[in-house]
Order: sequence, then structure tokens, then C-alpha cells
Amino acid sequence: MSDNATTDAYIALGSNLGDREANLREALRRLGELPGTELVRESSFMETEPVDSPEGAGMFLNGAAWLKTSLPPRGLLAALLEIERAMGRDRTGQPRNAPRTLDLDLLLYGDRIIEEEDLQVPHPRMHEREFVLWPLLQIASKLKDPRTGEPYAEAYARLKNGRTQSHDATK
Ligand code: PH2
Ligand code: MG
Ligand code: MG
Repeated sequence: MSDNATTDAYIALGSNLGDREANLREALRRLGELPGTELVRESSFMETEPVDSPEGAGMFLNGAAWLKTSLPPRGLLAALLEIERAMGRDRTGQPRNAPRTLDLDLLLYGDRIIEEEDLQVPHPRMHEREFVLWPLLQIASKLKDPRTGEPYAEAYARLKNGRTQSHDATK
């Protein structure tokens, strides 16, 4: 569906447990079936090294999705958590960033800035994570950080440069 009460929302998808590709595909299907929600575009999937994860965590498959939705931010967040849960995500007694069948993070909700204990939009670490920005820019290359107005393409370029520069003191 699509009407003038819908908002563009961007979701990061990640999996490093079970059949990762099947998990991401099923998650995309479920996102498109949420009430008042249309899946506008999905990225390809990228295999990435685990970042900030417990020792021995497996490689991730990451992707991104662009939704148009009439769900409010908290309604969308609840729906994401419910999809994670229904697809076997077990959060009980797990260390931070433990391997997971599915992680769905709300990155952006229109231009909204939300600073609450359990919901921060834009996602506070998205601009420093290649595994988020690469698929996101693939589906929406002109997106800007609603706080600073900086194009995410510039944040991504900086990440890439920073990585080579850190190995080359002459630059
Ligand atoms: N998610 C995390 C922590 N680290 N690393 C990769 N490569 N991909 C992720 O999706 C990821 C991560 C927390 O959610
Ligand atoms: Mg995450
Ligand atoms: Mg998450």
C-alpha cells in the first residue's frame, strides 16, 4: 500500500546463525507483509566479518531494506522484534552481540530524530559501520544523516579511506 501518510523507513538486516540467506529472505518477505507497509527495495547480501562480537562468532550476511509504512516508529520497532522472535532469535541469557538467526535494526524513519532508552533513530552506530552503509547506499545512494545533513555516501567514503590511511602513515 502507499498513501500520503506513509514514511520511508530503512532497516538493516543481519544473520550469523543457521541458514543465513534463507533467514534474510524470509525476513524481507515478512517485512513486506506488515500492515500498512510496502517493501520498496531490497539490497543484495554481503558477507561480512563480525564486528564487536564475542570470540568465535561466525561471519555475517548483511543487507538492507527500504520500506514505506504507515506504522508509527514504535509500532514498526515492535514488529521488527516480533519477526526476530518468530524466526528463532533467542535473547535470553545471551552476551551482547551473540550470534543470531536474525537482527533487524531500524536505521532511519523519515527525517525523525528519536532519542529514547529503547529506540534511537537514526541508529547511533550506523554511520560507522560498513556492513550497514554498503547495502543501504546500494538501495538509496542519496540518503543523508538527518542530524548533520551529511550524505551517508561521505561517511562511507571516510570509513574506506580511514581504513587504508591507518595502514599508511604518509597519507
Ligand atoms: N551486528 C552487530 C554487531 N556486529 N557485525 C557484522 N559484520 N554484521 C552485523 O550485522 C553485526 C556485527 C550488532 O547487531
Ligand atoms: Mg544490530
Ligand atoms: Mg538489533
